[in-house]
Amino acid sequence: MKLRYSPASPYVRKCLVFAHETGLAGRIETVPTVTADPGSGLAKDNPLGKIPALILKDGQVFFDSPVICEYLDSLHRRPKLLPARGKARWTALRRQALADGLLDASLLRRYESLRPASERSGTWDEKQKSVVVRTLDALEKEAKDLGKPAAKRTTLGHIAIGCALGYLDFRFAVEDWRATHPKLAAWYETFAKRPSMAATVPKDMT
Ligand SMILES: N[C@@H](CCC(=O)N[C@@H](CS)C(=O)NCC(=O)O)C(=O)O
Repeated sequence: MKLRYSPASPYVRKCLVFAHETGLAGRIETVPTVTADPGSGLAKDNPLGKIPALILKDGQVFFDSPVICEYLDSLHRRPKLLPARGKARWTALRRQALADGLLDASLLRRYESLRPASERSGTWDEKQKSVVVRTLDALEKEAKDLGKPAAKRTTLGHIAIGCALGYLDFRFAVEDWRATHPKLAAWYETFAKRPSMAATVPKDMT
């Protein structure tokens, strides 16, 4: 399998952490891809022009990190990271949605910051920032449950949250989310030490 990839992308990281946690990392060849480069061929693989995109041997392409992660989960025999049914499944999916939403808002802020100063909108940035803060507040409320014995087993939800918080540290380090979200910070401190997280620390593509 080939994965359209950038070491800076938090959604790519989510898929790679998932692959490490399920023992599949060795089966994935990463293809460095600059999304803004029309010569990258990305649009042929993913009409949405986004990474991650997972290209299978038979030519099928999966995109959107939730779809890629669910596909990867079908390939291994370890305990599933997306539980098959019941409360555990809906909790994992809900947490993924929260974390991905936090990322969507953060990416919009990031892209806005890269536009020429005269084209930037402070109002737009404030709106997206308020989404981030509200989502962090929601995650803070369930931080105590993230590490509870029943929930101790890592799920797709934990991975999505870990990668979202890692992205805040990577791109918005000056906005100290830990100061106002201490329980979430305590959970993340442990989670970030997992080998899957350590192996995928974000960096800019060189
Ligand atoms: N919902 C998608 C989001 C993917 C996404 O936004 N990826 C970013 C990189 S982190 C991207 O490709 N941006 C390029 C663009 O939007 O043109 C997922 O979960 O995979």
